[in-house]
Amino acid sequence: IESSIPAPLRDKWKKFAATEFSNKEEFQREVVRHVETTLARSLYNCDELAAYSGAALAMRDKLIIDWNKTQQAHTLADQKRVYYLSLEFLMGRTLDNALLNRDIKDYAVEGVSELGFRMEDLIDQEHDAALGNGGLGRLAACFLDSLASLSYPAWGYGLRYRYGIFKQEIIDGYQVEVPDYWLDFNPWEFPRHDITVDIMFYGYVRRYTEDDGSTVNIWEGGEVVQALAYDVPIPGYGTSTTNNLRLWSSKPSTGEFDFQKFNSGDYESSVRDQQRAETISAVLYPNDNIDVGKELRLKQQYFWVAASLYDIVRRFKKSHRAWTEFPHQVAIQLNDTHPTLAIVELMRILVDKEHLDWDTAWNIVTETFGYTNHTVLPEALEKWSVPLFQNLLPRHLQIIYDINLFFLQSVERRFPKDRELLSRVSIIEESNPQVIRMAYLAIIGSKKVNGVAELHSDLIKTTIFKDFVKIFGLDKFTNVTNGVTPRRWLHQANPQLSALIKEKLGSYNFLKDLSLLSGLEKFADDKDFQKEWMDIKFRNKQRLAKYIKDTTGISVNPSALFDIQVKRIHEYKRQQMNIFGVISRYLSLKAMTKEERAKQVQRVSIFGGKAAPGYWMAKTIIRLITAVSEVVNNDVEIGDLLKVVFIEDYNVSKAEFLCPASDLSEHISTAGTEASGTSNMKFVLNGGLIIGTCDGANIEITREIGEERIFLFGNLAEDVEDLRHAHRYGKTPMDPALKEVCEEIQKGTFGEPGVFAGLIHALTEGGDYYLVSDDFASYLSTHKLVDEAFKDTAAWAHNTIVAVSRMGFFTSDRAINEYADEIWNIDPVKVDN
Ligand code: Z15
Repeated sequence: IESSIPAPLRDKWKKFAATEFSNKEEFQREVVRHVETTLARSLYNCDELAAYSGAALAMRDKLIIDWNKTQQAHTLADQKRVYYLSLEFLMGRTLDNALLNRDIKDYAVEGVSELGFRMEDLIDQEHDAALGNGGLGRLAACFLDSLASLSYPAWGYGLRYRYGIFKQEIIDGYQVEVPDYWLDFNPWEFPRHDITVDIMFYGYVRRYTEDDGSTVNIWEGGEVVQALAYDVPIPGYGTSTTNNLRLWSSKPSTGEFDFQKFNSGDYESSVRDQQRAETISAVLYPNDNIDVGKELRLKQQYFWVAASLYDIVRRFKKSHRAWTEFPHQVAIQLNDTHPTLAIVELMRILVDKEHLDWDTAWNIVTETFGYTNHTVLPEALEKWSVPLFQNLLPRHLQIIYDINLFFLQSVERRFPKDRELLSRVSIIEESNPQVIRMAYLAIIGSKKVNGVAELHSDLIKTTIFKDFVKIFGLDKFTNVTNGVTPRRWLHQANPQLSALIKEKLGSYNFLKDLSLLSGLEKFADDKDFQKEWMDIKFRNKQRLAKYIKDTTGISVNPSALFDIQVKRIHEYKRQQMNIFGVISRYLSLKAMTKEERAKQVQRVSIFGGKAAPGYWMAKTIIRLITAVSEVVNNDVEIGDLLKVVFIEDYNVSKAEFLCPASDLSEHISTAGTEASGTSNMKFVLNGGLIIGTCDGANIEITREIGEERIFLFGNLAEDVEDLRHAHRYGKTPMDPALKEVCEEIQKGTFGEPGVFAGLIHALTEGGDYYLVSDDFASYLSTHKLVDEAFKDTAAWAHNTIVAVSRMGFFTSDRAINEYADEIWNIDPVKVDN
């Protein structure tokens, strides 16, 4: 308010207000202006990167005008907002997405073409914004797209890592990690030099008694780091709503530069202190579904949470409402336990700074937060060592102890004398050292807890969180099945398919209401339509074949069945089972006569995905894939019958051309381990079929599209425990086909067998925790069914069309509407054009 222009001058101001380009010529003018002024280049000196930059800057200007309008409309509407706290936002590229969401791609393509460039080439210049590991971070990005497209007043809060997920190179068959420095030129962010927050670490708690006898706790004496806001505009599709993603960057606090040290000549140590501050937001931790418990990670979490809450509270305070109104104005969603400290920090703000009494504060907090759980894997559940935590955040530890005390007292009252229960649900685990169970804190401090697919939400209620269901009742626990944005994952990734669907349905309305895809089903047997449909698939496969040739030198036949598994490499996702299956297929082909071979379906097995740098088994799996590809691809007897490809550096922009090019994709996690999966949805939406286990969202996909259109195999989640038990007692002989595969590896067919000993050991002495042997026979026989099905092109076309027509449920718009109605209680805000 203080910084606004006085009312009498506003007409003048509005007369000069920035305007958006809205046709080809205006767009071109902006591109050239940016190339010539912002970039100081000219028509004699404009390469593709400069042209991309000019186009991106022009687009950015357009977005920021809409962004301003949106923020003003949201302030005026004064409605409840949702804040999505996520340590990861795996955004990928922006230019193409922004052009399509704003529906100006057609004239932009023409515009740059008249200036001498091909839009695809410019789009290809952009660096992915890769501030995430995998599914969890990409889900956050899809949710931002849906929140804006549905006009919800929503903000994302995250960290502005200087280095995103590492780039993967494959050198001599091994993964090598290369730093991803992506900020050289990033036109999509706006530094807000006026929006900073000082964040403290370490220090001590001083307790004193006020005149009225009340006790006050002051956390002080720690080191201070400054959080600086960077804003990223998020354009919705078919609306001018442009929401904000605020990313915090760390830097030395302005008060912090130690002039004492500087003047006394200790310049170096003074610089070191500064660098330490910058370290906080320097790098994304590259682990997916695994908790490592490093102090710097806890620092990142607190830094980000404290800056975000300060910002949220500041915005709330502007409206001069009573504190009890807070949950009516603010919903905060915790994307996994990573931001759980927000619960504690809000308590600290309300009790220590705003002097609310504990119960009032706790009521506000527990009405404000929602917690999404994304995994049941024990190794992924966050636990912080108490001594480490105590040192870094001493006041927060006290607050956690108090939350725990009051919680356990209430449990004790309801379930007297159940000591076992108390120790099971305590936030503090009595291990050595003691650890804080962040998921328990998140549950206790939230109004709602949700899983991300039906099976997963059932599992958390009956296994890892069952005691909390007993304590809080079933209503606190709910399911919101994940979804993906059809704008990026259909319209942008597969423009030809999107255009064909539009032609049939009459409009692009399906991109806003994906259930309209059902209108395709009546064309499923239309021969002309099937042909157009399969031709698009073929062209997408040709494009991938060319990419494979250009990047790996491997020639693949685009008519072969493309079988793709791309996702983070993890034992539970079982890429090892896939490659064992490939070896088994190779051995069968080798054993065949020429005549038999000629009858086989040609296949290309495509893998991609990063292994966490410290995850040795995952790296060994990559090594086996590359070793098998060396042998198989160079076997002249095999030729086009089988090719094996590892795509280097799988990321969002690679997913965009891989998803449209698959005939079959693999989602083959051990039942009960993959919370949802989201690439399964992307592949089916692009006209591919799935081979998969009864796990995560595969189950709901099956229910929607019909079991005739999915290749399910393997044991069920309910049987996993018994099967593991049987392995531990040596009661499970290895599957014979798998045994053959192991023997072939041990013979040295794929190089020095010692390299793969860990993988074999996991199946034998290791007790086959992921049940590869138990599922192997069913996996192989199901692949045989795939081969048979693929031979019948008309039936295949029919099935993929029907499957797509029934995928409406898996849009992230549906997921976001469920969150909005069931968890956040928020309504859209209309933003005028
Ligand atoms: C992650 O990517 C997922 C869960 C996690 O706990 C972490 Cl730390 C990272 C994934 C799940 O593995 C996947 O099944 C799910 O679809 C995705 O989150 C989004 O919910």
